[in-house]
Amino acid sequence: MTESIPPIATPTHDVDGFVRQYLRELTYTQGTTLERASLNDKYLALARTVRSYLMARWNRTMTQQYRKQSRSVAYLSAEYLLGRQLDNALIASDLEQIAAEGLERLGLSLDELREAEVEPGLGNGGLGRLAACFVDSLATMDIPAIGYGIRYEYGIFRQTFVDGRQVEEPDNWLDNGSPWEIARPEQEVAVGFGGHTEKYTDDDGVERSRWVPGWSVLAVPYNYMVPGYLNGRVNTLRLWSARATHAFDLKIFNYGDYAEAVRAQTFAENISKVLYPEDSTPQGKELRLQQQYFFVAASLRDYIDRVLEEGFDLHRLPERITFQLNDTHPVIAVPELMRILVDEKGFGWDEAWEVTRQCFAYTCHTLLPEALEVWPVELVGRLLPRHLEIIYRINEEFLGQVRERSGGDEMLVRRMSIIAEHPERAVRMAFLATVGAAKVNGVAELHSQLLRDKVLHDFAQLWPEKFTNVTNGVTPRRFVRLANPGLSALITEAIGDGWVTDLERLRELEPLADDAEFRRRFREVKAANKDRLVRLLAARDGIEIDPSTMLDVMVKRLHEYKRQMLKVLHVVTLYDRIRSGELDPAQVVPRTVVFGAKAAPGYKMAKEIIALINHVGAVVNADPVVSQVLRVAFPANYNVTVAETLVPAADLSEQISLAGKEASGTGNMKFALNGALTIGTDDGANVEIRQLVGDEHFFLFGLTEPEASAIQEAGYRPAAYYEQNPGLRRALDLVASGEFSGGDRSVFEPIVSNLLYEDRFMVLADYQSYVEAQDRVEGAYRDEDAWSRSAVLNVARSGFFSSDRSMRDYLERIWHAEAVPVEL
Ligand code: 26W
Repeated sequence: MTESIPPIATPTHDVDGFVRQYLRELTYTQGTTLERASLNDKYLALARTVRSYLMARWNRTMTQQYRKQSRSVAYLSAEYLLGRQLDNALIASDLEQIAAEGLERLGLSLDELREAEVEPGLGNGGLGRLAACFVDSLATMDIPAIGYGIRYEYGIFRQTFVDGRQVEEPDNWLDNGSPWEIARPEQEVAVGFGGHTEKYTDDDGVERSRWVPGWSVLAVPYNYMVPGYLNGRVNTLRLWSARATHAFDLKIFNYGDYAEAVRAQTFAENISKVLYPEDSTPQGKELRLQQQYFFVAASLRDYIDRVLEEGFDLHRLPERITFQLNDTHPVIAVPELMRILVDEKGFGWDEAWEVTRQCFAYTCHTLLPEALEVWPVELVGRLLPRHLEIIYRINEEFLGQVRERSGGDEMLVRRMSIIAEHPERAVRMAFLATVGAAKVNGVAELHSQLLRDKVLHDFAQLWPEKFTNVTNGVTPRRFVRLANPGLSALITEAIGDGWVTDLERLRELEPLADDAEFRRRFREVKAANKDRLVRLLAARDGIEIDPSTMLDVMVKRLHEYKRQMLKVLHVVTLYDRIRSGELDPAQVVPRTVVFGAKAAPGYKMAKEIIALINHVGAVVNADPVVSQVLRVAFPANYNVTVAETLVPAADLSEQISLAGKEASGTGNMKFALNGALTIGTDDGANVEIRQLVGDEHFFLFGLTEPEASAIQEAGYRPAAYYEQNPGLRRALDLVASGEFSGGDRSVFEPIVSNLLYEDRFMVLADYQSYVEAQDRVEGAYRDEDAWSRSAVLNVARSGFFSSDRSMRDYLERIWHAEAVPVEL
């Protein structure tokens, strides 16, 4: 029977084939015609056309992955900040040219249609974007891997400004349809919550425990394609969506309470409704713990069922898989796997622990104590009673080991306990992760060192070999090849196109830094990128910027430790120096300072700083003299899509966190790879960037981590810097005077007094050093040729920061998996 059915071919890889498939999608899937189609119809048809080219590869990848049973990696992350999918799919399948021509033949424009895509913003910032870069690299490097996460119905909020203040709006990213996902409702799994635990004696007379959940939800998987770059592999990102269990509402429904049934359904479906927009202080909200357990339980069940279908022996699970924990958000997976093995599969505790410990690895992404997740015991016990018992037992056995090794050092035992006693009894998730994982890594050399020396010091003493570093990276496909087509073409012309998957080859550009013609063309590319940014900001935000000025860019989440405040004080200082006549505008290098930042909606100080930036910007931009040489632009709703235009246009990259606070940073890498020079502190991956590009091509300033710590220990008094530094005093006085708040001194008073009397992140201590570094930037920028030489060298020497290299490090140090090319 099936023999008579001809194989269904992928559309041919040419303009004819593309056009035919496009019209098929428009007509038969979208149900419209070229004449009637809306912009969204046309975009959806395009997305589905591109998808159809990848579909056979996706199926092939999955079939071969099951058949070969190779060692693989499951990345568990509560966030994936993917960015737009269409462009990436086009380059991965080598369809860019064909699509552009095909659409043109139909009277359509690829550039116009790609703008119709709303990016899936399923992440807050660095950690979510890193996960997206990692799954791209895994696919491109042919690693059998799967990403697991949550399909939030609302991603990171849309930011608007009203009177310069942030206002949040819901991100309805699914409203116009989502052509990049495929729902698999038949593969749904049930996830339990609440209820109680009971002890019972099994048929062999063994005492066991089991969990009787009080309620449950269904987790429905949605698969996303993760196409490798031109290698025929398409990996899977599996995001879970919550649905009410049918049994649950039907029971109530049958009692005749329809409204209650619907309410119960909404309650269950709330779990995957919205991404928590906090990236600094965990709110300890019940719904967030529900989200974490929801996606982790579904993912483990999904993976384990699959290997069990093969008849696989779970005792050997560590031979097959590493579950990589992206920060502590998925750490509840550790007790969950224990529960599955002990309660459901009949393992003894010790053998279950041996398997569990070897299956997990934990990546820490922060150094701020307040960002470390801690869940009240009361909450964990109510939501996951069996898991709490398991956590207690893990802790008991672990502390026994600590006692034994330390000769009963009870101070140490208390410090290392997974359960904190104050201010309330709570589970320290970072400790649970460290105990439950075979490997723990930081995300840059300095960060990993500080983890060992400070945050997890006791654990590093106990298990030195458990700790390692993997410096972050970014995908060169999205952040160079896609975002910067001009630079990509220039590089490819010079050294061939191998750099896209082997970024260290950018080294071959080094000699060209001394080639005047190459530098000229490099500047041409930068100028064209600036023009592109000018058009974007004009159309999107009604912001006018002058592309002939130096573009000084600070884009990242708004957080006090990142010190947007320091950048504002520099702007205020320039404004003040020009207004007072200290600086002759004719002598100033004209610059445009661009900010992009979202603040967590509950983070008051961060929102005040956003208002300050906007108000300072308004005054600076309206000043007839100052605005000749200094302008501030703060486009609202910074996201991955904006980054793709902004980063390639930048001249100067601001990476100015207080040393010892930024775990790594990844924006810093994107800018360097696109030929911006960095002004930065000795923090996170800045340290490694500076080592690689060379001191002469990097503007270093500020305290080092040991210096900052020493000052803090001796008692930091920010007001002393204010008193002793006239420039700083004038800048702060100006903010306090109401200059930027229509004369109202009360508006920014909280910011000023915080800086003077607390200044946790030492803005005032680093002010002078920062302003001097900015003066050096000016001097350097005046020498156009020397600047572009440095810029080219930044590109040539940043190949290390490819996320492909990060993957190689994880493979070697943690995962011990290998590439398995997909056979065509
Ligand atoms: C609400 C709890 C919470 C706390 C911290 C949610 C999310 C976080 C993240 C750890 C914040 C984050 O994105 N960290 C960043 O991770 C990047 C990738 O490793 C690093 O480059 C950044 O330095 C780090 O701040």
